[in-house]
Amino acid sequence: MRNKKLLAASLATAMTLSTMLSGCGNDGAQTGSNAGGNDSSSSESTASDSGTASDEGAASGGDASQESGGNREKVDDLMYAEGLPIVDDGAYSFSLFVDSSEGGNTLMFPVLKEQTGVDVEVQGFAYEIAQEKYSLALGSGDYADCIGGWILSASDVLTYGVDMGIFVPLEEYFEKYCPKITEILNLEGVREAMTAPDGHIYSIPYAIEAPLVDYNPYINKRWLENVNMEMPTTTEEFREVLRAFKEQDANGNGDPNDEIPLSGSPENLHLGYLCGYFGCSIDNNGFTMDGDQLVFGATSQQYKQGIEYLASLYAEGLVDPELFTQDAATWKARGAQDIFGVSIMYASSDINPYPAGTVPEWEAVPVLKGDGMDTPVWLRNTYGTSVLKNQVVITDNAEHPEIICRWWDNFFELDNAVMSQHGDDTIVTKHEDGSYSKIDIATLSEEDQEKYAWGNLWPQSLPKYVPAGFKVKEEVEAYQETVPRDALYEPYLTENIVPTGWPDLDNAEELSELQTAIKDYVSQCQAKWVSGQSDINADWDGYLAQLDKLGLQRLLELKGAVKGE
Ligand SMILES: [Ca+2]
Repeated sequence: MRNKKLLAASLATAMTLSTMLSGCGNDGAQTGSNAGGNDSSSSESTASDSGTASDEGAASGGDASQESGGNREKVDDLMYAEGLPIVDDGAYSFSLFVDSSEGGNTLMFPVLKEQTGVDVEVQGFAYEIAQEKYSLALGSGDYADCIGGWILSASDVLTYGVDMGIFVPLEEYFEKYCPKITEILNLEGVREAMTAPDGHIYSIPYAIEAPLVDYNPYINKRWLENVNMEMPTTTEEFREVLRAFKEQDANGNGDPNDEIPLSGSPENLHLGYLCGYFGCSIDNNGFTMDGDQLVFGATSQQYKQGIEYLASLYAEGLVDPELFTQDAATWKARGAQDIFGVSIMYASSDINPYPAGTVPEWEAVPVLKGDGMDTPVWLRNTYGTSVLKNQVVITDNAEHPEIICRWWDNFFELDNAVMSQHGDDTIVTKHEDGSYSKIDIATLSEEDQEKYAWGNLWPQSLPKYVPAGFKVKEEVEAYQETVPRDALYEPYLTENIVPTGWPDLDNAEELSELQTAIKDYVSQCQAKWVSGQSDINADWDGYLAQLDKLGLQRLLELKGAVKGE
């Protein structure tokens, strides 16, 4: 996905991004264990201004680099208090454990090594494996210096940070050495969200503009045209469309039997959202919002109706038989074969990347009206910005947390953020007026296109920082499919998001255990019912009783929630 033509004019006066990065040479040591690809573009570059702005006198610390201004005093005879590099080449290294398995997304690490002098040993694993290894490691004491990704939860921060001291408080390092992180913490609402109930900050902040909706069904419009039907607006019209997809040669390849009408991204199925067609749109934990009241919706009649509806689609053969069994890579590969008519996903580019200047074949399915429902609902994901407060922690195994903090602080510099998000200086150009533009990625080889695709230079699960409203100019604007989708969904969104605050310190562990047990049971039953292994009507009373047994009442009490009926 991405750009179009033209390289020209501006390039002559432009400074390529590489010159902004402090001497990003081509010998960037591959430290990542799963580092894919390594030519972090050679550069002939010279003077860098990527040091921090402060200037308490001239360089004085021993062999301080001449590239950077600012205070070049060394702390502990090791770390420069300001500017780059952070340490003399290779004088410090740390391990970074992260759930990340996408190829090529460690391309930023050699660049950061060049800038900072710090070696990072990346330990990247697919989410499920990472989760298992992470728990084992914390139990055994043999954990990395820095841990990041979706595997971390707020209650982990309370347990391993506040209670056990394995995750270390970082706010003093931020205050002393990290101007960029301080800038992020000073954005509205960020510091409050990041601060644990004991008053410390245990993680690297991650604040980012985020869409109002995260996962929803997208429909292939070419298929819709091929079967000569309109965009559905009700659940029964939707069923008719899925039937047409199944019965006809909707993808037009001559084979009327290779169509799978409805599929979904396995790690993010979010079937509970779709129950909003009948009035109750729930998250993966079973919760939803009614005004500002948190409601456990997985016990409600509307939820039950939604699952019955999905089960009826499944029973007609309209749903992917691998819905609950395939992994993400399989789903992606199958999606690329043009066999899905509708899929629940973050964006259609997840399975069908589209070039800049083109509009994807996919469009968001509207929030459908279930039987007798005039006002279906959809659970709101954000108010526009997300603050992720448990994305990266530093452990007590780290000898110098302050260096790791500075390493993150440097990563949040705009040049790095741009590069991590839009590709390296092969395709991004920084101009003298401080603006950035992007050249045509379509002119690159297919391999390079894949390599420089959006977000591919940095693990998706790790924080980055792009100031609000910042834009990289593109010669041909890439179509943003989430924008019309958000507009389409907005009238139906719950007023509020499910609260993301810290759990109560005294009950964090109990809460986490209850939540996990109940979440697992709800999703297990959901899969069983939708796939027809078991009948929801026959099971329903037993299901409610089992939820009570698992401690639902206590969970509601701890969360200040009420039960949906
Ligand atoms: Ca076909």
